[in-house]
Amino acid sequence: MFKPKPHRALKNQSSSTSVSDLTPFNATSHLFRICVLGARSCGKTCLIERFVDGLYNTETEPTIEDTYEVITKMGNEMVTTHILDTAGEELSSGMYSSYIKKADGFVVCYKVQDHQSFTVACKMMAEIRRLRYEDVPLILVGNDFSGSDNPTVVVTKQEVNDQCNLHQIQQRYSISAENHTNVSAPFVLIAQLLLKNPPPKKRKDKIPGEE
Ligand SMILES: Nc1nc2c(ncn2[C@@H]2O[C@H](COP(=O)(O)OP(=O)(O)O)[C@@H](O)[C@H]2O)c(=O)[nH]1
Ligand SMILES: [Mg+2]
Repeated sequence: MFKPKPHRALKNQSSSTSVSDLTPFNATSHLFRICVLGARSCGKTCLIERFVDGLYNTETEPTIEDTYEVITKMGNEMVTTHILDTAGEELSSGMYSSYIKKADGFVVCYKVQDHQSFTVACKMMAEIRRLRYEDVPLILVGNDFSGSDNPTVVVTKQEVNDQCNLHQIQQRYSISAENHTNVSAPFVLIAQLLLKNPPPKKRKDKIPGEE
């Protein structure tokens, strides 16, 4: 079971248990950076917070940029994951190519009741495949807001299949931040894929917010 513990947002908090406090003598440690992309208000922050601390917060402020840290033991491996939460602005903002170039894996999110958010997700997936090597982990998640006022699903399975094939998505998940459905799965899978096929060791840049 992949249980994220302990955690902290890297910003605005000064202390956490360090990896070395937790790492068994013979364990290998890894640092993976996962970027969460998608249109504004499709539930990116709710998904991340559900995963990181188990809470569902409907009072989220619009995100500018936040980084969360999760330390996990997977088998004999100690995995530190930095999850970058993004705003959901237009791809043309220029920040996105920087995010895309620096991350080791991607979760692209859309809201299944909002077709425009799916269109944005498709553009983001295309941009990831344009800028990055072909097998960088890329997971598509459809967040189901069916508990809210607008329950009609407007994104069809066929178009999801077509886009997943087009952009060589490793996996897709139906999720619900509200109902706590599949919130760990995308992050766990990316960590597993990166353990099997680690990212290059030397990175020139840091994600904004990292120390
Ligand atoms: N019904 C429902 N509403 C959600 C869910 N996830 C997010 N929301 C709502 O959508 C709002 C925006 O979510 P947020 O995570 O801030 O979107 P972001 O801009 O993509 O980070 C939240 O305040 C919630 O009210 C969900 O799984 N179900
Ligand atoms: Mg947000």
